[in-house]
Amino acid sequence: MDAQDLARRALLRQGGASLAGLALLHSPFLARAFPSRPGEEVIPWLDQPPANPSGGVVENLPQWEELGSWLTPNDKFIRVAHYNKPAIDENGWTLKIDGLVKQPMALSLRTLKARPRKEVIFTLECSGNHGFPWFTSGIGTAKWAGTPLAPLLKQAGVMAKGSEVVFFGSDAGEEEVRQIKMPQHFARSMSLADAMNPNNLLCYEMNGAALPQPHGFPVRLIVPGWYGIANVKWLDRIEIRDRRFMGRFMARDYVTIREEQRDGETVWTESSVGRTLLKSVPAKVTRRNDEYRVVGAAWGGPVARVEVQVDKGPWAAATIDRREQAEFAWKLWSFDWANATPGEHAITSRAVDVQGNVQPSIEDPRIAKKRTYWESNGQVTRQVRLT
Ligand SMILES: Nc1nc2c(c(=O)[nH]1)N[C@H]1C(S)=C(S)[C@@H](COP(=O)(O)O)O[C@H]1N2
Ligand SMILES: [Mo]
Repeated sequence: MDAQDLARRALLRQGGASLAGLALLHSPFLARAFPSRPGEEVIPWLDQPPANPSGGVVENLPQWEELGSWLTPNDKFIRVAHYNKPAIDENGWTLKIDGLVKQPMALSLRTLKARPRKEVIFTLECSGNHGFPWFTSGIGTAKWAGTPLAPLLKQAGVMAKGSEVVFFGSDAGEEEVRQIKMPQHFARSMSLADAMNPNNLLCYEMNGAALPQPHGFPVRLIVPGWYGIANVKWLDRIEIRDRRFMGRFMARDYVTIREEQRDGETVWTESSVGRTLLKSVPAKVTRRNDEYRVVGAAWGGPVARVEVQVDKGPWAAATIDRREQAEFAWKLWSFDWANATPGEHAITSRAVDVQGNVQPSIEDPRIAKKRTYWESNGQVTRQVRLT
């Protein structure tokens, strides 16, 4: 029995998983041998990103050095919101399902909670992560709970010509196209086939607590395996349509622009941000006595292994923590850095998936010829100085 089991048992004795109890599970006092070791010291990166002020689109951005647990506590979870950040009263709230359905619906929170419950541990990464100098840690992992979306769409009876499912948040802003100004709700869409994936949840719980307001209270969409943008918060309407939805967050923003080589010709492509890509990062370097260790995370594919490179040396295998794993969650890994010498060093990691695909280097044309910062899964190099 380890520290976490002990904590769980203590919790049961206290009578349930209270919020305070959950906080206890993540307290440094009970931190597990990995990723934190007792008595260790974290050596801060030299290339520290500038601070991210609150009040903007991105708030509560963590620092990689703070990675201390497999699940990210709610109060440490990154928040991204493009419009206003509505505080919704659950009593007046309903989730509407309309458009090309035989049975339009308006569901209360109670009705949704009375339906079958499902949990998924999912690592949510903003697709803009690693796009700006300050934006390299836009990611977190939580246990999300809610009710599966697919049976509700079935119950609503999607008509034969329905092909696109649009998810609307209740947050809104003004958009302008060709000098036409229009109020718009935040919205993202998926094909009906993607929306019917049994993993998709109408989520009302995050790490055992009611979905917090900044993360979309009372209900958000959780789409395991997709970048953050697909996980619509403050969800209040789902509409089935018979044609592509071309709102800002599908067709104008969150569009990846690349140059691709085809038969010796350069072709420029534009595509909507989609599924998470294979990626890893070195999160922190720690020291205990004279032992140095690099700890990191890897996600976005079925990750088979992770390798670490110090300076221009050979790639060497990291050890993946196999104790806590889930299909859609990041894997934490560590690398014992033998014979570390004083001075400045560059640390790079790369993930390899079960098919043998390797996370691309930043010189790889898939990264170097990508002109927007979305979906940047290139290898990350961090700088550290040892004394
Ligand atoms: N309604 C709504 N949902 C949204 C957004 C938003 O601005 N409005 N931002 C998206 C983006 S870009 C990301 S990265 C994730 C972030 O989820 P989080 O704030 O819970 O971390 O929410 C997505 N869902
Ligand atoms: Mo995002």
